[in-house]
This record gives sequence, C-alpha cells and structure tokens, in this order.
Amino acid sequence: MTLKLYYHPLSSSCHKAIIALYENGTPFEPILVNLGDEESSRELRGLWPLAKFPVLRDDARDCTVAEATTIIEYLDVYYPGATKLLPADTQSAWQARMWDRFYDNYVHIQMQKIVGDHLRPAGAGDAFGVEQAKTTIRTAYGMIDARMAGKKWATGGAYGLVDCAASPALFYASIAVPFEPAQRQLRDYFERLKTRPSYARVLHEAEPYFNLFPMPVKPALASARESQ
Ligand SMILES: N[C@@H](CCC(=O)N[C@@H](CS)C(=O)NCC(=O)O)C(=O)O
Repeated sequence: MTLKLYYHPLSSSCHKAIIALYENGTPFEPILVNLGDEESSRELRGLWPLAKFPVLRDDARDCTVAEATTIIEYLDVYYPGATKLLPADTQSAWQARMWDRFYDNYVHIQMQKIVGDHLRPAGAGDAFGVEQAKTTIRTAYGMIDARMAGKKWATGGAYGLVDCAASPALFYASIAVPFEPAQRQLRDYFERLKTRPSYARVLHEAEPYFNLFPMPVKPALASARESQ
C-alpha cells in the first residue's frame, strides 16, 4: 500500500487526519506507534525525529508529510475524493485555513495543556497555565456558538478541513471545559460532527483506548442532548 499513517488511536491530532482519510475511503496502512517503546517508535523517529504523530508516508511519491493540517491538504491534492477537503476558490480557502488555525491554536492546543497537566509528576502542575487555557477555550466556544448560527458545517459550505479539525478539538476540549447549556449552536454542531460516519468510526476505534485517557470520556461520547 502506498500510504502509511503513523498514529495512535487516542491521539486527537491523528483523529483529525484519519477523519480525512475515512471521508474519501482513501486506502492506507495504519501503523500504531507506542512512543514509550523504542522498537515501536523507531520508524517514526527515523522519519520525523520530533516523534509527534500523525505522520503520513507516501512511498509512491517519496514524501513524508507531518502535521495533520498539511496531511489533509496533501491528501486533497494528491489523493482527492468525493469530499473536497479544501474549498477550490481562493476566498473560501483562506477562510478555511484561518478557521483551521483557530481550532488548532485556541481549542486543540489549549485542551492539550489541560490534559497534559493531569499527566505531569505530582507538584509539577501549572495551575495558572491551565486557567489561562480554560479561559481561551471558553472564549473560543463563545465565538463558535455565535458563528455556527444557520451553518451546518464550520465554513458555512461543505464539510471539509475545518470540520476535521473541529471534531477531535471539541471532543477532548468538551471533557476539560464543558459547553454551557445555553450554547445551542455549539452543542448541535458537535452532535453533527460526532454522527458524521468518518468521525463516528474514529471514535468507535478509539473506544478500547479511552481508559488510558486521564479524564472521564463518557460525557463527551454521550449525546449532548442526553447530558442536558
Ligand atoms: N501540530 C501537530 C501536533 C502533533 C501532536 O502534538 N501530536 C501528539 C498527539 S495528539 C503527539 O504526538 N504526542 C506525543 C508526544 O508529545 O510525545 C499536528 O497537528 O499534527
């Protein structure tokens, strides 16, 4: 198989890339990497010494592609399918890139700060940094809630890159910082993301690993409607 994806089933950044692969039924070989195991992670470290996943290896084109956003752009160009992941017109494309950065920088990375704090050694936590991250996520939630009024998917057009970014970012962020009950648009958007078949499959495949996650995952898996 020409495409290999180095990944872990719990990894939010990997979820983002895998959603895009599933959207178009793009064939790929998933290579599950245990970063704590020298043998398991050797190939990934050889390709990308930072040892962050996802990393896509395309032997046919002799390309190594890191960063979930870039992987999605790469797939869109070289392995296109029915779901166009980036809009073709320039005006919509820059907006999609901007909102992809928004979800990565102000939801996803902030969520990782909070989750990461649970994994730090006792006494080495960063309570101040965690509070800052929560404030940023709350601001982002407010922006999403206002922005999603009248929209089905993030850009207001077809499902694509930004929705791939939003899915795992909101999934894990909602565990760390629950949505406000009044944030109807945000909650409904999150529900649509979770029932999209590509992401529902990613979540289903992650389920056996959720016990390794340091916070309770069940509320995010349940329907937002049920949790009201
Ligand atoms: N900006 C990167 C983030 C990659 C990243 O941080 N991946 C995490 C998993 S979500 C990882 O590799 N963590 C392992 C570690 O930091 O040791 C992307 O979007 O792909």
